[in-house]
Amino acid sequence: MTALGILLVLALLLVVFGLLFRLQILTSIFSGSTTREVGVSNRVNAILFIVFMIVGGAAFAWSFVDNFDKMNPPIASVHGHATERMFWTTMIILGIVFTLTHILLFVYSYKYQHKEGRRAFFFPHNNKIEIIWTLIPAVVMAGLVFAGWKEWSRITGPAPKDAVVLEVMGKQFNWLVRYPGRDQKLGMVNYRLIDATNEFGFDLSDQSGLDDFVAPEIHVPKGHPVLLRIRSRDVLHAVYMPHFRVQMYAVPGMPTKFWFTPTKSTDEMRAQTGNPKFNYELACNQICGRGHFAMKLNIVVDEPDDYVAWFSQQKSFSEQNPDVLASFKQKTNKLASKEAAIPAAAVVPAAKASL
Ligand SMILES: [Cu+2]
Repeated sequence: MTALGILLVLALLLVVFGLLFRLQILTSIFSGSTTREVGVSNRVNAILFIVFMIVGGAAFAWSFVDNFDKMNPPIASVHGHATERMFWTTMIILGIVFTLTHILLFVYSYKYQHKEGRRAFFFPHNNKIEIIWTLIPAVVMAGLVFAGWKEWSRITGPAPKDAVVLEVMGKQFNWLVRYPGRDQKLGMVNYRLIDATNEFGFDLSDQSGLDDFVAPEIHVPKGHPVLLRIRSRDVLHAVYMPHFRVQMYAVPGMPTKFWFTPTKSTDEMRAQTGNPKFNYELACNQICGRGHFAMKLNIVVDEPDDYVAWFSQQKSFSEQNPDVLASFKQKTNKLASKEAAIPAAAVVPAAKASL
């Protein structure tokens, strides 16, 4: 609160100074003398460039250092270390270029401020300089892009065959989680079947969906590859798991995926961070509407044995919703009886004709 007050006072002071300055220039114009006052305005602007560089640079450095831990939660996945290395390599190279160019920008603005009688040096063309400042950024950029592309193709390559599969579906405004059950196959879904009970749109006429279960939070085993199948039910969302360095869009009508291997269980992370309430989280990282801020889901990384115990305790969606299952059985029966009503003879000649 105090900090906000100080900021407000500073902002108001700046406005007051700005207005006084304008007033001074206007009075000098009306009183007939302009050149001297323009000189003053130039000098003030030149000094402000330097002030901005020092104050702005210090504020930027302070906010970066102050929030460093929030931006860099401890890594808890195998590929996380590689992406982290890549990120910091890029950040350091760009940081050096950014700092140097901005110091030049502000210092030159000060140094080459308008002075009576000084003429600018006219510098039309220089091939050597053109080549240097085109070639160096091009080579550095190509190196960064190539390294990034190689790492990205490795991370987004096919998941190992024994990966634990689960589906995460984003909707306004929460995440739904579905596991494939013991057969390790996610059953068919159909958006037309979505209602208040059947939030996923389970099509229970598909046998492989009968043992699928939904869960209020994500559980994954430590040290085992996990394949996330990602969907969206309405608008663009993004699956963001900061500790695992996982981020992938959830796009309506276009399933996406991401696989990763968690390396630290929730308990281990609680011990490491010294926070007994620590929980991994999945947050939506794409502003998706009014309730976007509330799209948070807990992730629990279990020891493999605990994961198996949790998995075996889960009840399938069809078991928990016998009414939904019954409605599918009715439909299937109706379909079967309709088919039975068609004389076999009518089907067989058509099949023969097509052979
Ligand atoms: Cu969202």
